[in-house]
Amino acid sequence: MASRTKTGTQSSAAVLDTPNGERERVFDAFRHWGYLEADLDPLGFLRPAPHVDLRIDNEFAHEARRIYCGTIGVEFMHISDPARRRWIQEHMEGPPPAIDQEKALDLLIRAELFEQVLQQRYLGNKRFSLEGVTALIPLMDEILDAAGQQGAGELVMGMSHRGRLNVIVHIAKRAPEEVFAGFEDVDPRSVLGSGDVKYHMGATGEYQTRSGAKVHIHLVSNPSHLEAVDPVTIGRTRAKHDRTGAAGPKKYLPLLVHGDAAFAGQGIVAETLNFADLPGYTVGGTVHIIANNQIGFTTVPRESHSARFAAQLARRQSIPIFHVNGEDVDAVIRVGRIALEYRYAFHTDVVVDMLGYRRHGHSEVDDPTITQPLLYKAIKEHPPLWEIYSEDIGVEDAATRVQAIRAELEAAQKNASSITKKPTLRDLPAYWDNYTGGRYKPEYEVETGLSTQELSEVTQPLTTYPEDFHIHPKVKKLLEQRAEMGAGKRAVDYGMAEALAFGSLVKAGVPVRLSGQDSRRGTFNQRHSVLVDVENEKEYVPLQHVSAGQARCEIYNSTLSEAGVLGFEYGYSRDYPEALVLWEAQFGDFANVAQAVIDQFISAGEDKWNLLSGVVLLLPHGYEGQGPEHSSARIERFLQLAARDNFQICQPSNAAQYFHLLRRQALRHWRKPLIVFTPKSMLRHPDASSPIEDFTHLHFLNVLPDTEVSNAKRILLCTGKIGHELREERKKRKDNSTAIVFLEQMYPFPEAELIKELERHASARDIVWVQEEPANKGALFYMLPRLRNLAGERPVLSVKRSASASPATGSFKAHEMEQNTLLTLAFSSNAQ
Ligand SMILES: Cc1ncc(C[n+]2csc(CCOP(=O)(O)OP(=O)(O)O)c2C)c(N)n1
Ligand SMILES: [Mg+2]
Repeated sequence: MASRTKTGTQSSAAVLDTPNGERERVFDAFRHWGYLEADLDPLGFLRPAPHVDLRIDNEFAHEARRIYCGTIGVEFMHISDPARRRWIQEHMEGPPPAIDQEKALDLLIRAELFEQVLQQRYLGNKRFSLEGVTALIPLMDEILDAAGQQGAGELVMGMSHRGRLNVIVHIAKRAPEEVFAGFEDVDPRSVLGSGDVKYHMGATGEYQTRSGAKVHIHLVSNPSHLEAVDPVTIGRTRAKHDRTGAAGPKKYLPLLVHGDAAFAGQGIVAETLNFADLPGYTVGGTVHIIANNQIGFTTVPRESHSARFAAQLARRQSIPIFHVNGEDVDAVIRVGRIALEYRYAFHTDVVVDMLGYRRHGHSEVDDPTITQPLLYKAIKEHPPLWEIYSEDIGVEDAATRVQAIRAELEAAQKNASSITKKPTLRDLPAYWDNYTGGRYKPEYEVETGLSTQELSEVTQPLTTYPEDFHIHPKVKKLLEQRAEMGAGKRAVDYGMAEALAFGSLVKAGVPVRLSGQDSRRGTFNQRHSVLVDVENEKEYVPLQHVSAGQARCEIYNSTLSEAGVLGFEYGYSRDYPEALVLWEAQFGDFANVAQAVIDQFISAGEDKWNLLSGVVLLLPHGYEGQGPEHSSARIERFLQLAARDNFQICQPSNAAQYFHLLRRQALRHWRKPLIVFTPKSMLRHPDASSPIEDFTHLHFLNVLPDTEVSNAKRILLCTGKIGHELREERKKRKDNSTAIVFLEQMYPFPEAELIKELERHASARDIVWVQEEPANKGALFYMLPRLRNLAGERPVLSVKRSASASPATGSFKAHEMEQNTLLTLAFSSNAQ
């Protein structure tokens, strides 16, 4: 050992002593720090930041400076794998590739003139011009061409407003007429209250590589919320991979185009980068492009990020960052190819940070000279890129080409004004053919129960493991109990109910994917979907051994993220309608970290884009004295978002109901997001466990009737855990005149079922909505008008905690006092 170390030291010293060693030393300094002195800003406002290690003046330094401080600056020496560093080194230090300059010039002219025609014809409309970072088009063109050579069949791409329309025409190759038509007036009645602005709508198209190969382009619909589309795009790509198998990462390439301010500022970018290499989330590398116009609305980089470059967020990862001057078009194209080939060589993310400027205001109706007068004076005097490039490459008839292309685009614009129906720019994949959205119809129902025989067949593989597996004694006991549950010898709890739902679904060919923080075991120690061998930590997943030919079952512990992970799972559900896709919050309280994903995609996606999802949110909810952040999943927020049957909001109050609900979600062909408030203390509570017979019932019940009490004097209506406490209280009071009815589905509102329950207890005088949540939270505001509508003459009262800014008290004692008061009030005539 010792001698080997010594030899190693000697040999490296020997290398350094040779001229070659000196060359390496100088080059290494530039490989490390060259990007700081690179010439990256077309307008020259971003000055080089001299680095002390680069104060070298010899022939090696001149050569290294030319490579590493020119118009490409690459950060890659933080990459831990020497093979990857060497790869980049070779590509940077080798000869530049031949570039199809004619094609690049043509794209640049087209891209700029497209913006100009929009500007002239639709003055006062927002389009978010690409001018200033126009090289995005030849950059993406090169990436696609290179991707086609690598065998890519589809580009799955997320981007925000900047240059989006341009990309739809020049990359997705939609006819310009179709985009122009979006600016023409259409019949507004067709989109009242729904639809979206033109620079958010998704688009699909076909790109053709130089060798004639076709790459399908899928531009994902996105909200204004910058970067929210990132994890959605990655989730969609992953679903496409999973449908395809091992060839997926080669076939489907994800690409994200970011703004500089958004990339640096939005945490969801960090969340998305962070799961890039994790088994549950990887897509074999995403190409990130920052269309870096060095401004965000009116905010300049020195106000926008603490690092020199917006891109440096990505330094956390062992991936390269290529900064490139957006006015050296050949360099941009070269970087595009290197980045793409790197992604295919090493299957990691890669970042291209293309620096330019923004020719106009943030949108075209905004005047940037108010906030950046000097910058915009310089921009005004700066020629368009096609002009610079045509001079660089010695094209003399550029003006003639410009005229021809302008005529072409103007003709397209004229055609567009005669298009009366707004074209859709998007084709849906065939796997959506069997699924439907829109309003609920009873005909969508399917039977969700299983026979006792079927239940026992699923139980067997779920409660057994290989002979040589060293099981944890606690898990062993749990599986023994589950075996008894499945055999009808013990009431079934939630953990087993869920396992039976998942197991029966995968057996029937429905894939199941669940991710969330600590979801493999379960936050409340309830799931145990992955068994861990106590001697060697090998894993065994019973749900993957249910039957031969079963569908995949994947359960992942997620990163500690809500927005990123929920965005991913929503995206996954968008491209896997056949699968049951679930995201679980650690506690429902944390779901609001993902509020933008809930609001912009899950709630509004169908309304805005006519795009469906069956994603399931499991949100642990319930007032159990655990304080303000471990009590409430904010039922009120979801109910407020509910309209036009956009999603389903449920709280199953027992294990069998949970089982039926999950199976209903997967087996119906009505694809709607499902919000489930899930239990915590009730997970193993006998009151919420179910006899095996309840799993043989036909359906999930939207309303659980009270059949114990006949002709009650008072009806308590509630949802979730409080109902069990009310039952307990009723028993204590030996009360036989109060009915307790559980609303298992709050939205769509189960009106017919509720009417039936109110009629069952027709002589009940009082109808009381009882909830644990404070008066300004929970379902109260939603229930009261609806219940009053059904109750007719009968008064509808309510019992709830006092209105409160915080969801719950931090004191367990105070919680207990409050809870007792609720129960007492529910049975007294003091309810209001
Ligand atoms: C999450 C979010 N916050 C704020 C905004 C408002 N907004 C729209 S564009 C913009 C500036 C974006 O700058 P940058 O990311 O650099 O993109 P650029 O417009 O320069 O291409 C802001 C703040 C938004 N759309 N989304
Ligand atoms: Mg910007």
